[in-house]
Amino acid sequence: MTEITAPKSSLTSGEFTDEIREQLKYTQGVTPEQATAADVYVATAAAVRRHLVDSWMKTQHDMVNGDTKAVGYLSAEFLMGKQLENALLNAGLTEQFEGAMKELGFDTKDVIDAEYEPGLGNGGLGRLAACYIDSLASIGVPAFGYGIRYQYGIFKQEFDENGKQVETPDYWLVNEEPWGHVDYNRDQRVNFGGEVVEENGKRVWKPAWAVRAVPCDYMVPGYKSGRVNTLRLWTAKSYDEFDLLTFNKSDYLDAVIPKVEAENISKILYPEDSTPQGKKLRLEQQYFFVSASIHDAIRVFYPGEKNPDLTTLPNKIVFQLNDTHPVIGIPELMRVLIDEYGYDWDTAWSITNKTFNYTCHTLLPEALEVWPASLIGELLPRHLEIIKKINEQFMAELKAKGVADDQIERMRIYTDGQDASVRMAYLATYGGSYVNGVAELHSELLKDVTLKDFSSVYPDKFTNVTNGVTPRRFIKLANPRMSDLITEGLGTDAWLSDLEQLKGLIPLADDPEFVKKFAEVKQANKNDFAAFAKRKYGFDIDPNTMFNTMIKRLHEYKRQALKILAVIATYADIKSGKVDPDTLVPRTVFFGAKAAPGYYLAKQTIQLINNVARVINNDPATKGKLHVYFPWNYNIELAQNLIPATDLDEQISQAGKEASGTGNMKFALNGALTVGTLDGANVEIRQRVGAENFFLFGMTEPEVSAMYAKGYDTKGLSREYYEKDPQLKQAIDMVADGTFSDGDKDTYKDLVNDWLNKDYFMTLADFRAYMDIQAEIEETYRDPMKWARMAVLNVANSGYFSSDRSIEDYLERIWHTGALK
Ligand code: BZD
Repeated sequence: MTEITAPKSSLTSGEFTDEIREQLKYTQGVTPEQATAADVYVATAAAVRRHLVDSWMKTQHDMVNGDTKAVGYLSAEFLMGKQLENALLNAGLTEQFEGAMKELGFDTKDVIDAEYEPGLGNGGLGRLAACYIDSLASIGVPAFGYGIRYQYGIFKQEFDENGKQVETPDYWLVNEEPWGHVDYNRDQRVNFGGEVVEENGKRVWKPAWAVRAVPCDYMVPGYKSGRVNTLRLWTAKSYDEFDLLTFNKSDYLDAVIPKVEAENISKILYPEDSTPQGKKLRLEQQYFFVSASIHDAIRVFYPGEKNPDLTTLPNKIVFQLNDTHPVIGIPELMRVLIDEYGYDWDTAWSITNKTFNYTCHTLLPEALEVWPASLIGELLPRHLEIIKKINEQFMAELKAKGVADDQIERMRIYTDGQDASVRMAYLATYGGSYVNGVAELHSELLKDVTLKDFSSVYPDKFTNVTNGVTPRRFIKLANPRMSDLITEGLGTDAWLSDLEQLKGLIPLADDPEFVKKFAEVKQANKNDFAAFAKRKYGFDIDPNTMFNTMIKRLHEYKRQALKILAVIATYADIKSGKVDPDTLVPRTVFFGAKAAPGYYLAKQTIQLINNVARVINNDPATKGKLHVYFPWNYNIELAQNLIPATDLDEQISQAGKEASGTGNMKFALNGALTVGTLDGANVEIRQRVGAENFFLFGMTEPEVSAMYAKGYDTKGLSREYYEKDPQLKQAIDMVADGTFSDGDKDTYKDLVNDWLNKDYFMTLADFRAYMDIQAEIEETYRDPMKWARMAVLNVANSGYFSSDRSIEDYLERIWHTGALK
């Protein structure tokens, strides 16, 4: 065996330069003189990987040979963002890189910019997975991220001349992708279809087709931990034998069809972030990556063993199910244990139960996946049998516990009858050890509403882990000026791996010198963003205005509509002379949001925002006072640029709908103040930063529930708010009368109709409270030192929202493991 060496601790810039030169020569085949920034990017990435290999191997060796249980984070999405800068930071190579670029005559920015951002996720859930694997490695916990290497990530968003969203494919693999290592020798076979037959008293699955799952490995270096974990993303390939079979029977072109179909499985990320469509391909994707991952884990932890003792599996790895997408893993592990390794049902169940846990990321009932049993039966007949048996066992268990019949009926995992279906959230809750929500309020509502029947029978399964974000990417890399100021203020940079140390900034909030410097950092970030936006989007932004930002997926419950109605209302007041524009705090409002391609009202909202921006930005009456910009194709890069430049962050979802939010944490940690409702993690942010440093408005969750009980959405109660509030009425009338559609009254009629007749998310009911809080916001902003002091206190008190802390909570409450020794 090769000697496993400790990670090389020091590499000079000269050595790193030589390494890059070598890569340029032997992998790129260019001289440094011929090289472009893109060549240097690829060569640098290869050099970083090379530098990490020893630590990566050592981490794997220690994981397999030690007795520290590993974490397998099963997620259909990992929204990683660009890798180079982050890998350099975590590997401790930032300075060497800067030195090397100087020596080679390249601008570091050009080289970093040459990377194409991988968009293998929709939003919060995918980005959370990326933050968690960063934290796992940084804490030194052995872990695998398991997912899919989609060929097409989340679509690229453009706007047409009418302001409508246009989706174009995101072929992120156009150029060389230097981070992933495709490992054809660690492939897995994933079967589909066919039937189950009885053979020698056993149920035997005879699949009809199979795809080859080929892993592509990404190194995940921890920050200063010397540990490097693995993100293993699977690609679907076809098996040649299938092609040949068809080829012999028919002709060549027909023979290619199965190959194309097999490879379709990892072709594209579904761009829906909340409404599962029950599509066959989606279930294929889910089973594909989960089956490959489970087999891979057994291969890794029982190397070369023909008859491994899998009763020890729960001591080797614990699988975290990131939402319901990987829940088919539960019947899959049962099948593997029983059919492939010959365990009896009860032993298999005990292993499975101990191995899985489930994180729920939503409260919207329509977001919980329910699969038609017929579809599962068609693709995975053996799994359907197992699911039915799990359901039977479950119902018997409930009966034995004395649970009432009607409750048992409600709790069915498998619903009988004509439209029989399988409820994945219920399967996950019963099949695993723990269920967690992603913020305190969310976990409470999960227990008390969404999964109430389950928590009444299994109260000990339920726990909370409030989300977090990685301070490495979202503070250090995104906001280097503020990071330097924090380090100066605290006299150490140890806060980057122990974010609670930010508390040391609290006394500095009363040091005018420090607060002034903090305000200067924000201003410099705003200037930078204005330049970035000019370069990238052609916007002319005045950095001496308040930067007010709302960036997140476009969804009705998040209420971008509330924000744009407020903008329209202010605009209307200026136009009608009701408000003297000189009395307003000059403001630039930013939106960033993608809408699911089939989500009609969300797409109308995008169109409206774009047209409000067009009208307002071209109206001399509001010049210098109110502007709206909607940079298209919101992604991690835009987030990293805009968050540090933001003064005021919008977290205005209807209370009880946003499970947690993680943007809210990034903003608070970058010294933006929040205007928000008591929803998701806003509640905890406000608790920590102090009510006096947070702009709260709007109905609470119980008030929202009471409104539904009154029939708000079913009896058209929103219209009363419209009739009673002239400012609201005027704003909606302007949308309806064609002010933002060149006089056309039809453009937004469905949106307007919805507001006036349904308004499920109670935008109109919260409008007045939202307008009122703006007055307070403006008054505060007029006192720059006061605002900056509040911002400092937001930063100082938000250390809790580090994903390192979230991971510590998972370790303690759910995974019961820790760092490698
Ligand atoms: O997960 C989000 C929630 O809406 C946020 O409140 C929360 O902060 C984050 C992280 O916990 N949920 C998603 O992002 N969900 C999806 O992206 C998604 C994707 C595919 C299918 C269903 C949901």
